[in-house]
Amino acid sequence: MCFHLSIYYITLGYTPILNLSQERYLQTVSCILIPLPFIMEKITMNRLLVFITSLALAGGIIGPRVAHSSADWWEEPDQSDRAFVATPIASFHEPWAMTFLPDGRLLVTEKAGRLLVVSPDDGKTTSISGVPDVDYGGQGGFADVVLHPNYSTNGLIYLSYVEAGDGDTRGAAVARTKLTLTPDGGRLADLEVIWRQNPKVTGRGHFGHRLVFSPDGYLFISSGDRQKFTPAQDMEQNLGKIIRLNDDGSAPSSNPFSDRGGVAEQIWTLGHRNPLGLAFDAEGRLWEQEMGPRGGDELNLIERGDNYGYPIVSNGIHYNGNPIPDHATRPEFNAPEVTWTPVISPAGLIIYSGDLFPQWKGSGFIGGLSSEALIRVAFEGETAYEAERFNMGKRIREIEQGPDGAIWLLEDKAGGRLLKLTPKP
Ligand SMILES: [Ca+2]
Ligand SMILES: [Ca+2]
Repeated sequence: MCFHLSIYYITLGYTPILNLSQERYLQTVSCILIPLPFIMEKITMNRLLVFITSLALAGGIIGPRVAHSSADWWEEPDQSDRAFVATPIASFHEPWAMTFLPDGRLLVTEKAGRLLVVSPDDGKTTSISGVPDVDYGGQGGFADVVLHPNYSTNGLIYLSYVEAGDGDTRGAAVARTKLTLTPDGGRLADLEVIWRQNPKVTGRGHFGHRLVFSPDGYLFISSGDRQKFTPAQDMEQNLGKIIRLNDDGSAPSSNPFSDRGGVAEQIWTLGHRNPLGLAFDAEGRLWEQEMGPRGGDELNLIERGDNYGYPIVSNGIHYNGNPIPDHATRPEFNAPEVTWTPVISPAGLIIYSGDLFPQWKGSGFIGGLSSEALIRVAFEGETAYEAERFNMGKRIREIEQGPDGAIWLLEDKAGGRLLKLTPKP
């Protein structure tokens, strides 16, 4: 255990090799960790120390390695050539998601299990009690928060988070609960789990678990493949899928596979890897972004009943270097509208509809983790392309449009800031 922790702390202090995101880097590190029990039996403690030291030295050779959150050298990226100014409003410990309340305040989640109410003017933050226990670690923990379409009258919100299972397993869960706001924060009551990843599996990656309500009132959930590859094509598992549910968690009879029963009746689309962004555009079309493996990040137009191909096709390759056929080789799978190699590590998606940045109305905005960027995507009919990329100098985890049309970002990791983007005066 001590040895695991040593490696963990050594590796966490270093930025990813070859521009992989830290999540991807940790996947690579897990390849080193898996054979550890074997190594422990075979070599002496002295050799272990040599091994640890070599890893540390190897990290030193790889390049800049100071964690962003504690760096003194870090400077704000130059904003002089931009249409916006970014104003920091508050900071958090590993923020993951946010959504606006009708009163203009924000709900913000922190991955370790906190739900906060934040004033957009002064960043004043209060806490909400009653958050369910979350299985925190790796890519998992407390994740998304969205309001029921009739929140103003019913007070219902939806939360996604990682739930522990038997043994060493875990999976994403989605709960519906009633939020009561109070002068010193708020509380949750009548919490009911309405959906679960099935089956729960080992590991702490690719939960997905982004939430969005459609204009016609259905709850969509992005469910990642849990780094197990084949579940994305398995209709007896709801991993690697986009899920569509009624607001109470039941499966609508209008779903494409509703006649198959089991979890298949929840499935809207299949063949997804690690989907971390869902957003509807002004025409009611659903867009989704997902992390490809090594290369091949995707922005997809989600169409009822379609198969998006993973792991049979991808424009990236496997982490072990094994090739994966490109989408072009299998036209029966729905191919991405935009694909990125090198990767951007997309996490957070909006389709902008505000008036504050009129030149961007109808554009998509993606928060990039490994790319440390805000990426603007322009649409032309059903095709799309990257139109602009703004270096933010930090991993961008989440993005929202505020009531007045400002664009709000959450940085990732410890000290992640809430930024408000407004037009340059
Ligand atoms: Ca959000
Ligand atoms: Ca695909």
